[in-house]
Amino acid sequence: MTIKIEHRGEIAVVTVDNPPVNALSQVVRQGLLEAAKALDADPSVKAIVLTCAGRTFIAGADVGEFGKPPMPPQLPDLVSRIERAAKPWVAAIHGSALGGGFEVALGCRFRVAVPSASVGLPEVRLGIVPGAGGTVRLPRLAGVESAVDMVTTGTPLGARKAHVAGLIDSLIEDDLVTGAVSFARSILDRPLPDALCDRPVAVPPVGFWEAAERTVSARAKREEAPLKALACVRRAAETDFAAAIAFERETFLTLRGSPQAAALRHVFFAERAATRPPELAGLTPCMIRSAAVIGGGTMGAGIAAALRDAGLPVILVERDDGAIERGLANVRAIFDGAAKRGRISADVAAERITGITATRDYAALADVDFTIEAVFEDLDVKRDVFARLADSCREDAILATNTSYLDPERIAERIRWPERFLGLHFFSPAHVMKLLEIVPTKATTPEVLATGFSLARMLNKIPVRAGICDGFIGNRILKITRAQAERLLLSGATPTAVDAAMRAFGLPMGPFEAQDLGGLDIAAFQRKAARARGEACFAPIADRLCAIERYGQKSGGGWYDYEPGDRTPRPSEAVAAVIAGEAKALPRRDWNENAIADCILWPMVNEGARILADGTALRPSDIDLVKIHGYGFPRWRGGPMHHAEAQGLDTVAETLRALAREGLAEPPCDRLLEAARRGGFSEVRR
Ligand code: 3H9
Repeated sequence: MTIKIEHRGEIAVVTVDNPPVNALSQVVRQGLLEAAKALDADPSVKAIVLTCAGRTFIAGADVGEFGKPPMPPQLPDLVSRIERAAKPWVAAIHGSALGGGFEVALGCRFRVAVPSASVGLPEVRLGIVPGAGGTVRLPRLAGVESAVDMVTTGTPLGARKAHVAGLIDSLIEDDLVTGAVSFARSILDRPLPDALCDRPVAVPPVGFWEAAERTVSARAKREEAPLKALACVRRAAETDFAAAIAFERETFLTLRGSPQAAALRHVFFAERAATRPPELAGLTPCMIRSAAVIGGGTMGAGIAAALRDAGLPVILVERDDGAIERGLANVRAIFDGAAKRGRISADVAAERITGITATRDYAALADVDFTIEAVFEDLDVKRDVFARLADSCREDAILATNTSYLDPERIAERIRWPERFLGLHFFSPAHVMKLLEIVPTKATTPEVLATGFSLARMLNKIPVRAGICDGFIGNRILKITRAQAERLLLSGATPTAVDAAMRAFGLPMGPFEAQDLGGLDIAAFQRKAARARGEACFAPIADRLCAIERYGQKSGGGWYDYEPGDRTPRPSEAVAAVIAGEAKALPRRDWNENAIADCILWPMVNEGARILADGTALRPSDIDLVKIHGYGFPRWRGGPMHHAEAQGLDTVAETLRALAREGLAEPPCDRLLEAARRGGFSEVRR
């Protein structure tokens, strides 16, 4: 039974039981509506407690229903029915009351919660606004400022803060339902507060809306929903309840069918699917109680910080006292920075640092569960580290390499128990970037792979399983992006025009600005190694720039010139001369923003299709997650594979053919053509 009613004296307890997260599917809406009617008609009932079974209160509307025609009863009608019920409803919240779930709670006359609960309206993260009165009732309860903050960012509020803000009437420390029933009894003799629909909205100070619009639009960049959510709260403050509800509903329905909402829904389901590769279903990961990081450079320090953030004690291994000092200083800088920005307190920062033991003695790793190597990207150096780890760690310890380009199979060659080894590719800064490419070798056991995914969850990362190839998923596509960017220069575009076009598309930075920031020398080093292996690398202009020591911002110039102490990229005559010197092979043409974006994006998708064909990625949506969480691809575009599908794979294939005729790209690969025929890459979308 999805909805259960139980009587505790004059209090009825209505329990929603719709695993996994009690989403408001049609059955739940119907069941709650019938319960509301039945309880109104039952003279023995004086108040109702609404609670949920399982791990959470109602986590929202059923997102899986959004692509389908709406089915009655509608959620706004259900919320109104509860709000207008003859007897008061008390929402008893544990876990998360989110979206439609919080809207149902706002329809209740009271809300009580356990301290670990959270409440929020995260709809903007799905490209929509609340559609069941959230933007209209919340300002009546919390004030306009808090409501704007919550609906435009989508950030949930912990129960303690929500209690202080007046969103929660009482915190229940012991058993929730018992406490909620006592609370419901305690209100029976008191006059009831007005339902939220009958309360006014306090007028905000002069200039509030203009300032809010500036803030929200700067933060949202090109996402539509946050500004629309702001408009809904403003309408709630400036008009009557019914008109504001109608405006919110219309906005919700329009956005629900928008390309941005479809893209964000795709990412929502993709993120959840990525955490569970089908072949790991039912496997129990190994326990991770402690971790070690080998190498305290930028990457190693970031990984150590991420492990500490997850509460694990960490041993940091470096080769000498000087390197130990530098490694600890790198980690300290991360936590001090977090404390300075107010993300953590100074006490927490100090506790995180003291949780790291630094040593150069591998014997200290004798009892560590999980070890991550993050030393210099050189096969011999890494192999040497693993030989020492194999001698020092327990035989059931897991050993991981954080390599970006080397072959994990070759790194593992000298390990005595290769089945406990895997690749974990973090992205810099490792304590911030959400992506973690998880790369099993042929020998890695399913249990060890499952533990890699479990570690990702502990670190709050998005894990994507990747097969072994040059650059795994992300850097393999990055190589194509960079080659395309150079082809554009060889055929008449400028670095400024290419970067501007990609920013206009929604990337935080264009490909040349990004290379100048990261440094051109790293990719040059990798090209050298690849060429030594006999691989071809197309980077004629970048090669020339490195030859004249233009490595990017760090050397005062790369693709652009920089004034000392100023990161503003300025077009460079020296670079223009290098481009002119190389630009013989390709015909020149005029490029506009859309054509530039196509020339970069569709070859990325073509490579994505090859990555699917050779099994380097399990799903197209995994490729989307890699580009979103590792490379700043705009989330609201859904990732390159989703974006290509949304634009039409026939059009993508046709553009690739046209570019190929001009020598500007590879023609569409078989997998892309097959997907175009079938109408899409196989998807996890519901
Ligand atoms: C909304 O409410 C609109 C209204 O304003 C208006 C309507 C008229 N629907 O995240 P997990 C599935 S918009 C369907 O791994 P956790 C999820 O796919 C909604 N399915 O668990 C996964 O399935 P599977 C506003 C959902 O414990 C499983 O549940 N609400 C929904 O780490 C477990 O999910 C939100 O945006 C859903 N709403 O985290 C809240 N939510 O096992 C979205 C989850 O098959 N949800 N699933 O892969 C969350 O933030 C997290 O799920 C939550 C639990 C924090 C609740």
